[in-house]
Amino acid sequence: MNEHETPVPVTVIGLGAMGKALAATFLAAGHPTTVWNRSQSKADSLVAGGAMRAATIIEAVTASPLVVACLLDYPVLHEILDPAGDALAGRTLMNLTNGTPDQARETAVWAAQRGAGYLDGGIMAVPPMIGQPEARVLYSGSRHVFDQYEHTLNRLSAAMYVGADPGLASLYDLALLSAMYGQFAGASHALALVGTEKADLTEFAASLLAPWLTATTVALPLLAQGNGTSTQAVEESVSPPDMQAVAIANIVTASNAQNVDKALLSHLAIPLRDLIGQSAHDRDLAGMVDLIKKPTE
Ligand code: FVH
Repeated sequence: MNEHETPVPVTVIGLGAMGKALAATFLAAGHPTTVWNRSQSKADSLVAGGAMRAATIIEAVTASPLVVACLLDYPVLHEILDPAGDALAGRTLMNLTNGTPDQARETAVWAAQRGAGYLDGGIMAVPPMIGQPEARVLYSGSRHVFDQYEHTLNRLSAAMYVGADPGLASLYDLALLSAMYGQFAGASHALALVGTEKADLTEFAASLLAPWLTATTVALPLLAQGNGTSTQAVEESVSPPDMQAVAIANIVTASNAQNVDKALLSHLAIPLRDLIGQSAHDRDLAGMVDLIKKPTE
């Protein structure tokens, strides 16, 4: 079937907030869409819109050449798909369930043993963004499978292939999420601190916090450059770790004084302290990237 001419039939397994958005987007783009979910009522609105409800997981898997799974986690994925594994033969499993790189690699092997193609995906979007240009989904695994279904995958988002190792999409996904959670942690601490005084938090967030976070992204290329270059001389730092350590200590002291829990930020003091006195101590926060990597055995 030429996926550019005839919309490929798709099965979506898992109709939580994200799975529903995926299925609705395929449906709106004209793909014959079969859906399955543990709690069947979550399929009702999709079925009313033209989706086919699979009564069993085997029926769901055999309905389409492309089977998209979007479930809570990998144990749930296997609980659901293991009994239907043989039905996957000759089909492609596109797994958009959040997990670790090792879980993705193991599931790629599991799929191959059942004669199925496999792509692992990391969704960098929230459900309302699916089908919109700003959504992005990262894929890894078989390049051939990605090329075969790229047009269909682009229905959901800008599809981005990141490599043949099935664990890469998950690694990138978790890395990007770790950056997001770090940013949320810092922003939460900032709002809690300012919120201890009579301040307009909405105004603070809009006029100071958001522009500040945007402005600080200029440092990201510097962090990336420092990564892996610890033996090289790097230009003189404009924000040396000694200075940063004082700022973190002051944040901790002020937080204690304002009755704000320091847990979200105080952990930064340890690697910063370790950074001071290292031979690469003039390399700014970039040194932290190397510092937290544990040596491989
Ligand atoms: N929602 C989001 O913002 C994020 C955006 C980035 C990607 N994530 C990942 O997408 C996966 C699914 O997330 P979700 O938002 O759809 O999650 P829920 O709404 O909680 O739906 C969970 C689905 O998993 C089913 N499920 C859970 N436990 C079981 C079980 N023991 N047996 C069978 N199915 C199970 C659940 O079914 P039900 O509760 O409706 O019957 C939903 O279909 C996830 O990996 C995110 O990290 C979303």
